[in-house]
Amino acid sequence: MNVINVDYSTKIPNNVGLTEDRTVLRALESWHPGYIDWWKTMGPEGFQEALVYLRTAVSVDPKGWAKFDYVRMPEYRWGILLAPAEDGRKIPFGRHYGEPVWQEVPGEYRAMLRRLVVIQGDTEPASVEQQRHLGKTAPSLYDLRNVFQVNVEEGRHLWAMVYILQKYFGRDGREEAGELLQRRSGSADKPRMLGAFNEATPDWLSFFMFTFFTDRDGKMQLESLAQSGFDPLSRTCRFMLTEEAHHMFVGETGVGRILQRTCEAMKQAGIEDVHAIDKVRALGVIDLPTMQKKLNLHYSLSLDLFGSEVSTNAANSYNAGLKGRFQETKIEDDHRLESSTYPVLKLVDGEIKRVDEPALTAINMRLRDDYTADCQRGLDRWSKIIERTGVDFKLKLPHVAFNREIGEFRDINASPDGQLLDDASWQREKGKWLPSAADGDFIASLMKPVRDRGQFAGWIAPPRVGIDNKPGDFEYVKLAA
Ligand code: BYC
Repeated sequence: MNVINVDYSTKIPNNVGLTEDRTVLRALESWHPGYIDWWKTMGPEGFQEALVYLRTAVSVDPKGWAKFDYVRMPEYRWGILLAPAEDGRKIPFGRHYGEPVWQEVPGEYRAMLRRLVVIQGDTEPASVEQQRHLGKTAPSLYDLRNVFQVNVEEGRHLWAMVYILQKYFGRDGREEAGELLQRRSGSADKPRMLGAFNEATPDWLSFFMFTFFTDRDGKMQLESLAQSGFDPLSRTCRFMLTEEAHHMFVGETGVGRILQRTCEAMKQAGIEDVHAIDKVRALGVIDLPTMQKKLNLHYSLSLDLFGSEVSTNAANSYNAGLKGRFQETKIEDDHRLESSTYPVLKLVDGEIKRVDEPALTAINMRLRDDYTADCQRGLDRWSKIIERTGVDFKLKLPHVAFNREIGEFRDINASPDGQLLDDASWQREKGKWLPSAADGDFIASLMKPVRDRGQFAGWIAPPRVGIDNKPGDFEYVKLAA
């Protein structure tokens, strides 16, 4: 593979030859100050002067692409990085299957492509906004550094989409790039575009669940866009996926460390009954039923991000060759989906049933199924952590009809087992399945910052290894005096 090193001599680091591309360089340079303003006002609150041990991408070689150093976040070198072009790449699906990939936007698909890029771009700053207050209550310097790493990389992912908009979409693209800095997560007048990105991330458990479940939607969506016949989008998404892996690691290990700590504390105190919530909470750890409720919430919110199970939008972008399936090139079929079907869960005569739908319109459902399987593998790893401590409890993904706002099940109520419920029963029971205000208050009561090197809050176990193999007492963040 041709490894391209990143040019850091320019104001905007890049491996796309920006110095020779004066128009795009000028557009990006005039967008830059607005971005920095946004970062300073909407990025991590109270830590803009801190020195953070961050990785910065220096090449797009999967084996050695990052270097670690102390950086003040507003001085982070956000840049434009595309994975290397693949010689002779062909469009891997849709009606243009087998044709050479596009290096320019095909006119007939311009609006569709722009919408996909804008939606992807919108989620990136949204997550930074959602997480901006977390620094104040970080359970350790290690975790503090991790949230900041996630944040600067989401910032870079915004750059990635803004580059596509400004290079390939002219004036419209510049306007969209400006709008991306105007919308705000949770705002009443200018909210972010997708539901889960307007929800609060009130505490560190929510952050870990978000990076496990919602960043995993990010992975699935980026994987599908990485298949795109529009090659610059494919290349940018391929590199974003390299960064995304760390975000999911932060989520999975974060939840895993909480589970570990809770189970150890229960064992030490001789508590066998996982439902003895008050007794467990009195130990200063988060009880397992509350962990399950948080999981139910974040999984169901993230399922909504896949859109409707049956979607003509999804069929159109597949047909057009813009957004493919997860691991499209590894699937053995015609890659056109002209006559095949896919089983979709639907509400039929008041019952949830599997119905065969044309595979083309069921693209969202298929991606969501791939997502569920990926989530389940993570849950199995969490369950092993619990099992190893000897505590008898298994975490479960709720049914896909549970707590939905988008798609087939948005107008019904279902329990985590998939039983349909009337409104009154749902209102009565939902506190058993979703975090209540009291659960939130308890979790909030644990959120006290720990800032001494090598120390961790009592509700979370230390990680097994440090970032960049650093020792346990490494000063991941040097707080400003
Ligand atoms: N909230 O045919 P439909 C990430 C709208 S996360 C609000 O059902 P479609 C990250 C939809 O826009 C990945 N609205 O669905 C993670 C449409 O509206 P219009 C982000 C929604 O279009 C963590 C209408 O409903 N990337 O990267 O097939 C941290 C009917 O749409 C929602 C992408 O999502 C919702 N949840 O699929 C940081 C990839 N769902 O146009 C980052 C790009 C649907 O009729 N986006 N609607 O007004 C897409 O591929 C698709 O647009 C969607 C929706 C999968 C989002």
